[in-house]
Parts: sequence; C-alpha cells; structure tokens
Amino acid sequence: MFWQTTRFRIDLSRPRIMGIVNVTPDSFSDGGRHGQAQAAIRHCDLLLREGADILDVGGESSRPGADPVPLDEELRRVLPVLEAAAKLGVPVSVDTYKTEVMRAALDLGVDIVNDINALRAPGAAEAVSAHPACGVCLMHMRGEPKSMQAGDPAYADVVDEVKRFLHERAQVLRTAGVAAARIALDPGIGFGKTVAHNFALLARQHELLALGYPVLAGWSRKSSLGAVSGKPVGDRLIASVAAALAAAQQGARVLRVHDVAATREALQVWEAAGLPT
Ligand code: HH2
Repeated sequence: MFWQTTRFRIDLSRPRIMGIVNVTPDSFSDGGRHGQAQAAIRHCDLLLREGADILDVGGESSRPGADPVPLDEELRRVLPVLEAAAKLGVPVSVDTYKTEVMRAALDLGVDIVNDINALRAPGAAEAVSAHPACGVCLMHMRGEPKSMQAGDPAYADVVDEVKRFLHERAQVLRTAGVAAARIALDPGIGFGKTVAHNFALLARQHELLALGYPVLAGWSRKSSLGAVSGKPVGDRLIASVAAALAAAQQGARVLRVHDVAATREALQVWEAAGLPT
C-alpha cells in the first residue's frame, strides 16, 4: 500500500512515523516549546534525526477547550516553518482545518493536508481536489475542540459511526476526482469521545481498515492514556509508545507521535518480530 502525496509516494508496507511539530503557545503537551519559527524548524531537524518519516506542522491547538486561532495568526505561525520543512527531503503535512491555510501550504509545495475536520469547511474539499496530487488525512471529530468533550459524548456504536462518517467524507473526495491512493483515514482519538470509545476504536480498528484506505492513528500523550496509566501529560511516553505499537499491530500505517526516537526504537523491535497485522 502507498500514500500518494504531492512529492512523495509513501511506502506503507511498514508503519511510518509522523512527527508532530506544534507551532503553538498552548498545545496540550508541548505548547510554547516551538512557538517561534526558528525553534520549530530546529524541532523538525531533531525529529528527522530521531527517525521521523513525515513532519506534521500545526499552528492551532485542538486540545479540548482550545480557542480558535485567527487566520492571519495561524498563517504567520506555520508558513515559515512549512517553507523550511519542505526543504528537508521528507513529506510535510499541514495540520489545519482552515481552507486558506491549506491553500497557502499547498502553494508552498506541502505534501499532505491533515484535517481534524475532514475537509468540512467551505472550500476545503475543493482546495484539495483542485490539487493534482496532495495527500489528505480525513479525521473524525464530533463537535469542535472548544466543546467536544463537554458532557459525555454518546454514540449508539462509536466504530460504526466513525466508519460511516469517514466513508462519506472519502466518497465526497472521490466524487470530486481525488484518487483513492491520496486518502488516509483517522478515527480521531480524543475528539468528542470517551476513554471507552477511544479504546473501542483501537480494538476494532480493522473495521476502519475494511474501507480500503490506510489508517493514521494519533494516540500520543492523549488523556485516555492518562486515564489508564494514571500518569500526567508530561509522563505518558511509555503509554504513548505502547498505544502506537498497539495501533500498528492493529494495522495503522501512519503513527502521529511527539516522541519519535522512542517510537522508532519500539517499531524496530516490533518489525524484527515480523508479526502479521
Ligand atoms: N491530534 C491532535 C492534532 N491533530 N491530527 C490527526 N490526524 N490525528 C490526531 O489524532 C490529531 C491531529 C491533537 O494533538 P496535538 O497536536 O499534540 O495537540 P494540540 O492539538 O493541543 O496542538
């Protein structure tokens, strides 16, 4: 299986590591660390040395309760980092739900649009379908970051609902002429879901794979791991690596992580065993 993106056809015969570069003052686990473009660009270099296959650059936190960032501020944060990252020889994705940010990023030559909102913003699906080759990650989210964890999210069957939603969103793109090989799907761990919902999506990840697209999984440092391990956000490395490996074992082919070196080492061991997924 391959993921077609602007400049790279990413071989997904083995799981790939997407390293997270948050250019934000308020991300839930690393906010403020790479707030300045120069620091974020240095972080890109570090993640590549640690073994990242893809760099995912975002300028707005989507943690529960986060406030939206104005368009001009998001552009100011991410464009210099995307421009520099695009020269590093690996696929670069932009983590945004704003159509204008997608367009500006694609104009810079960015390879993948990673949208927590699955291209539901006006013009977003058109921006991607007008591009000849960019990759896209469609993620499931119930509600929006500001309020998605308020109350107890309820589903008749979370896996069925996520699967139906992602299928519909992929169909919108396919109908608009986007090749299936450009599309990856993401269950959206922690986005309008309880701990039980998130783990059901992991246990039954094969049902999402049945849609025929690669699955991208983002468990890194998330609160469901804290719920299980009892660890605060700054101490979820082991839990995050365990979740990434479990997702890989369940067939995920892109692992979105903060801790690239540890995930890389764990994957080396997992791959040495040649376990079937
Ligand atoms: N999670 C976050 C952000 N973007 N994109 C995809 N495809 N999948 C995810 O699970 C996902 C995502 C939230 O994590 P993080 O970027 O670390 O935090 P913040 O949103 O606070 O910047």
